[in-house]
Amino acid sequence: MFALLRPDSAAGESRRVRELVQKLGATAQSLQMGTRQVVAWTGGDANRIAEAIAELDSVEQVTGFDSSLPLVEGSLRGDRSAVRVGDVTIGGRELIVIAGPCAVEESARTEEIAHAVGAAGAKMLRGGAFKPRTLPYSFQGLGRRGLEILAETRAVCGLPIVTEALDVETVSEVAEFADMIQVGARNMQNFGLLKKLGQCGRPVLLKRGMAATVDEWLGAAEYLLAGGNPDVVLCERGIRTFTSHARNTLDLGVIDAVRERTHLPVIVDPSHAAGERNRVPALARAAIAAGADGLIVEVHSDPGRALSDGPQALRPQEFAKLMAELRQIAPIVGRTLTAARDGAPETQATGVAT
Ligand SMILES: [Mn+2]
Repeated sequence: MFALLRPDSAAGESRRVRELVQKLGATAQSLQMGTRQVVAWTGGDANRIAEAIAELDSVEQVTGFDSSLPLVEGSLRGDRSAVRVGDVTIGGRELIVIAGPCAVEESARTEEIAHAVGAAGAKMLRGGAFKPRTLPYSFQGLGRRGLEILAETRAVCGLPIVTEALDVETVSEVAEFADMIQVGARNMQNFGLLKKLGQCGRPVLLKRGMAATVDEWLGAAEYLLAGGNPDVVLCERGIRTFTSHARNTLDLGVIDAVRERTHLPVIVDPSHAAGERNRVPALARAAIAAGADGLIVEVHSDPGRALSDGPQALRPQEFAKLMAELRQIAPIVGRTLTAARDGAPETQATGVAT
C-alpha cells in the first residue's frame, strides 16, 4: 500500500510515517514522486495500518497497489511527467532532439559535431565514453578522458550531455560529469545497475532491451523510481526480429502503447534501429509523427573514420535537413521544435518528401 503525503509536508516527514508503518509490522520504504513524498509498504494488517496512517496530518491519501508498476503507471498522479536535464525539459510540448557521435573521440571532433548539431536545433549532446561493444577487440571508449571531453564540450557549446554508465562501478564517475545517464539496451535488466542509478542524483535515459517486452521495460523503469529517482525517460531503439533489411526493427507502435500506460516521457533512437544512415530520416520522421517526445540521433562529421557506428551516423548537413523536415511535422502533432540558428549546416530541405 501507499501513503501520499501532503505537498507542504516537512522534509523527512516520510521517515516518521515509515517508522510508524514498520512498528505495525510491515516492510516500508520512503519514495519521492516528483515533488511529493510517498511511503510504500507490504505486509502487516492492511486495515489497521491504513486506519493508523490516515489519522496523521501529513497524510493526504492512503491507497492500495492497483498495479505491479505503481510508480511507473502513476496511480497517484494523472498528469504526464516532464524530466528536467539542465535547462532542457523532456516531455513538454517542445520536441527534444539529442544528437552527437556514438562514441566520444578526440576533443576537436566532439566540439565540431556539438556546434553543428546545436546550431541545427539539437538541445542535448550524446556521446559514449564507456562503450558496450559486441566484441572485446572493438573500440571500448575513452573512459574518463571521454567524460572530460564531454564536459569541456558542454562548457563551450552549452548543450547538456547524456552518456552511458556501463556498470555499477562507474556510476559515480559518470554522474560527476554527465547531465543525464544512459542505460544501454544490453543493460536494461541489470538490476544492480538500476538500483545504483536510483540513487545517482541524475536523470536516466532508459533504453529498451533488444528483446524486452513493454512489461519488462516498464519494470526496469519501476526499479529506478522505486530506488528514489523520479527522472526517467524511456527510449525505444528497435527490437530483434527476423528482419534483414535493418539492424533492428523500430517498434513505432510501442510509443503510443507506452504513453498510455505511463506518465514518463518516451523518445526514439532511429539510428540503432536503422543501422544505416539512409534509413534514419524516415524512421525519425515516423517516430515524431507517432507521438515520441523527442529523438536521440547519431551524428558524425566524418563517419567514414568514426570509431563506432559510422555507417549509421548522419553527417551534419543530413542532420540539419532532417531537423528542417521535423519542423514541418511538429505542428501537425501539436509540438514545437526549436529553430535552427546561425552556423547551422546548409540544407536544401523544401518538404518532407525526399
Ligand atoms: Mn552507437
